[in-house]
Formats: sequence, C-alpha cells, structure tokens
Amino acid sequence: MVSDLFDPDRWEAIDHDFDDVTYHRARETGAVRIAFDRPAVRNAFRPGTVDELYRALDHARKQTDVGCVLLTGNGPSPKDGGWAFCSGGDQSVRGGSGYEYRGDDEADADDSDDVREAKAGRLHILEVQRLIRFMPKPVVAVVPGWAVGGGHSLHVICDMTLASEEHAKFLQTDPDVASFDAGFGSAYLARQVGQKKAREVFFLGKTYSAEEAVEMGMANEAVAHEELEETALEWAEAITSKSPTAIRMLKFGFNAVDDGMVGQQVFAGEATRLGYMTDEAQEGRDAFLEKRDPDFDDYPWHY
Ligand code: S0N
Repeated sequence: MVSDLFDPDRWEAIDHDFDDVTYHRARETGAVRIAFDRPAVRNAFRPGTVDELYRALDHARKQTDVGCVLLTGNGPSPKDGGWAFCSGGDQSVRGGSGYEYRGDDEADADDSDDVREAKAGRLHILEVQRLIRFMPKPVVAVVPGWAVGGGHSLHVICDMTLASEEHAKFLQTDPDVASFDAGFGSAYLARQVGQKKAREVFFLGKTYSAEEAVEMGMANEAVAHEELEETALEWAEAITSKSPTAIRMLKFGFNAVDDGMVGQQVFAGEATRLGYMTDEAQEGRDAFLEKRDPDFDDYPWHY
C-alpha cells in the first residue's frame, strides 16, 4: 500500500525490490518520497527495513537531479486506522545481543535474511542516521502519526520536520524497552530543544503533540493532516528551486559545529571540491603534470 495522503498523480514509482519501504520520485520536482510501509506495526523497522531504507536513501543521494528527500510513513494501519511515521526498532526481532528473533518455535527456526541479519546484532539504523546527516541535500521528516523510539531519533536527525496537526505524536520509549540512542537521538535533540527538555523527553517518556513539538523546536510546522503531503511537496519545491551548492554548504555548515573533526572534514571536502573548480587549482595541477613551477601570480590574495 502507499498512503491515504499520497497523491498518485504527483509521483511515479522508482523501480526497486523493496518489501518494507516505498520509493517514489515527484513528477514535477527534484524530490523523492521514501516511506516506511509497515503500518500494521506503526511502521516499526526490522533489519530488512533498515537495509531497504539505506538503499533508497543512498540512491537518492546519488541522483544529481534530486535535491530533497521526503521521509515519511505510509498509513493508516489496516488494523485500526492508526497513523505512524515510525515506531522504532521492531521489538519482536530484538534480542539479547542486539537483534535476534524471539518469536515462537516455528518462527525461531526461520533462517531468512532478516533473521540471520538480526542475529548478527547490527544496529545499522545508525548507518541510516549518518547517511541522512551527511548526504548533501535536505531530508525532511514528514510525520503523519507516531514518531517513537528509533523513529523519534530519525525525525530528530532529519534536516526539518513537518507534522500532522491531528495525528502526529512524539514519544521516546527507549528507556522503557532498555535501548538507548545516546548519540544524535538524544544529544542532537538537546541542541534542538535544550538540555532540560531533552532529558525530560527521555527520562519521563511523555507523549508530545505536533503543536508541542513545534513549540519545543524539534518540529518546524504542524499542518492539517490532509494537507501534510501537499505541504511537504511545497517545501521540496522551495528547496529544489534554490542553489544546490548553497544548500549543500549550508547543511554541512549547520552540521559542522556539532560534528567535530568529521564535520570539519565534510565541510572541508566541499570547500576542496569548489577549490578544484578554479583556474588557480588547475594551474597547480597543470604545473605538476607539465613538470614546471606553478605560476600563481594571476591569483590575488583576497581580503
Ligand atoms: C508506537 C506506540 C506508542 C503506538 O501505540 P498505539 O497507537 O496504542 O498502538 P499499539 O496497539 O501499541 O500498536 C499497534 C500494533 O503495532 C505493534 N507495534 C508498535 N510498535 C512496535 C514496535 N516498535 N515493534 C513491534 N511492534 C510494534 C504493536 O505491537 C501492535 O501490534 P498488534 O496489533 O499485533 O498488537 C506503541 O505501539 C509503542 O509504544 N510501540 C513500541 C515503541 C518502542 O518501544 N520502540 C522501540 C524503541 N527502541 C528502538 O527503536 C531501538 C532504538 C535503536 O535501534 C537504536 C539503538 C542504538 C542507537 C540508536 C537507536 C535509535 O534509536 O535509532
């Protein structure tokens, strides 16, 4: 399924073999829509979901005509009509040393890719977090319902968050289920909402409405549920109409202050890319190749 909020006229499917996420490209904008597609379990992610999400995001990262990723959750649930962005790690496949199958005997004998990968205990949702953080284009969390646990962390790491006024709910259950995102999910949240509030989110485990999330500074805007995806597309149109280089440098500039030497490395890499495009850099390269001294006299010491 896709989503009741999804307008099929605005999107075309991108070819893939995913089971747990859907992946579409906007017909009129350089934007893609990646959506969790497990609404019956509030879009919880199992290991295979995370792999698919990573592959879709990485595909989007590499498209030079795509400037914005909308990350959302399909819905409503066929069981009860509930909406979710993502409810975090699927607790039915999480076990002692990370993730392992903990179902009934018959299911435990399962040797599917999902279960084997789960048993390896990979927390590869962190690889997804890093991909969102370091991809040179904005990722917008479009939150139609619950954003919980690892799903909450995902919205936190996205560049912006747009929430359904009626159905979006923000909740951290990590300490309830004895898991903890002591990385971006908490520390970067504290950057957004302040230390006291971030500690409240994790230590008290209260549920926050879309309006409260906006007030706290962890969501940008709350809009009427039926306008959610239309507004998301408007944001994508605004973003993709701007200078790709400016947006990329700004995203990495915003990141750099919190990302230490890695942030500096990423920002510096982009500066080097820009430097390589100058005649001055080409003179340096050409001089080496032509076995002569470089002549930088034409290039001023800008002030
Ligand atoms: C989402 C909640 C609040 C929704 O409540 P509601 O609306 O009352 O619905 P339910 O009846 O509870 O749920 C409907 C059906 O969906 C199933 N379900 C919901 N969430 C999950 C889930 N996460 N895993 C498996 N199934 C889920 C329900 O069981 C129910 O199924 P049926 O109909 O068959 O009964 C509520 O459901 C809730 O609280 N869910 C659990 C939220 C949770 O605790 N998530 C896990 C938190 N931890 C993580 O995400 C792991 C984090 C992680 O991997 C990590 C590790 C290291 C560093 C970083 C991270 C990171 O955070 O990214």
